[in-house]
Amino acid sequence: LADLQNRGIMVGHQDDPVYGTTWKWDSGRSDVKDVCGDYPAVMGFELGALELDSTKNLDGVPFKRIRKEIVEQYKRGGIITLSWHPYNPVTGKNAWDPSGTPLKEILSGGAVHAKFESWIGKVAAFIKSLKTVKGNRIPVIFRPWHEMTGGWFWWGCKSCTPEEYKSIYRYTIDRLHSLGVDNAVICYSPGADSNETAERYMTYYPGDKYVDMLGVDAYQYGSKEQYVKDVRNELAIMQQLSAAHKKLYALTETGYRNTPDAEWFTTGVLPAISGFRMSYVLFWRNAWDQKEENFGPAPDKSCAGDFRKFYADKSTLFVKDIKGKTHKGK
Ligand code: BMA
Repeated sequence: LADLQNRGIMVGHQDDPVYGTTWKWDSGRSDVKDVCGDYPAVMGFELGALELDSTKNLDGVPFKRIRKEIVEQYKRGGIITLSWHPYNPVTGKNAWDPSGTPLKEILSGGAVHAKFESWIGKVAAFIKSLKTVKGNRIPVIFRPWHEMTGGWFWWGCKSCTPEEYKSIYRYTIDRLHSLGVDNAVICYSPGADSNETAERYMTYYPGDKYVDMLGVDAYQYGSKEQYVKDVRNELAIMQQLSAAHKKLYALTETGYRNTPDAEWFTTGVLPAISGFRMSYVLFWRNAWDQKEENFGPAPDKSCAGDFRKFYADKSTLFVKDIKGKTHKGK
């Protein structure tokens, strides 16, 4: 990953090979590939509901399928990242239930702690189960407890103190390691803020020992100018911090809901990321189940032509650009 940062910025897409704007569950298909002829360099997959022993994640994607696609992406020479929106362990509602003080309850021991511990065990088992045909573990970028600077998740700023957050983060990583996970690159990933500073960015940082990559989730909500300005500010801060802390950095989630700007990729995203020696930029999912959850390119979206220009730009890397640079196919 460190070497790849010198070659360009990898382009990623969440749930890329499992469903798209107009299709679901087809095999070998990808909205990104259907637009530009190549798979994204980075594919993101979601673990939410794994902790409940569900066979499908919270978006209806079978974990068996996710495992298969991770192996496929690895075989192509691509990179994999995992997000996790676990259910609230206290209320049993989903990740978007910030009620109460769940982290305090986990930390104070008892039944909630035991449940939480078992959940980390399930994630560990899943990550360890990602193997090549020869039985070697496939490396993945794991991005737990993301967007904690927002108040919408049960691990977010409304539901815990920074110290409680750091304790949970450290516990998670220590536990994964003690359970034998050795194939996870750990990414710390707050939500963006228009007034971002290095200090604010580091409020929940659990420490260098626990993190390999710095990330930020930044979407366009207002004007394109504001988006470009905000993302450049975030990346400049991460660039500095990554040098000081010897970490990688990435734009871990981005998008402009339904991409209403037909030239967004070259006039929004490119100006936002250009010049930064960073790992990747990942567009969030083109959901099959929610029309408004659509952030990547697709053949029938007006931004398709512009995405081909984005693809052709020498700074963006897709899977063919990194093949042979990541591993030797063990
Ligand atoms: C969110 C949304 C949700 C989804 C979740 C996990 O940002 O896209 O619809 O369930 O990610 O993929």
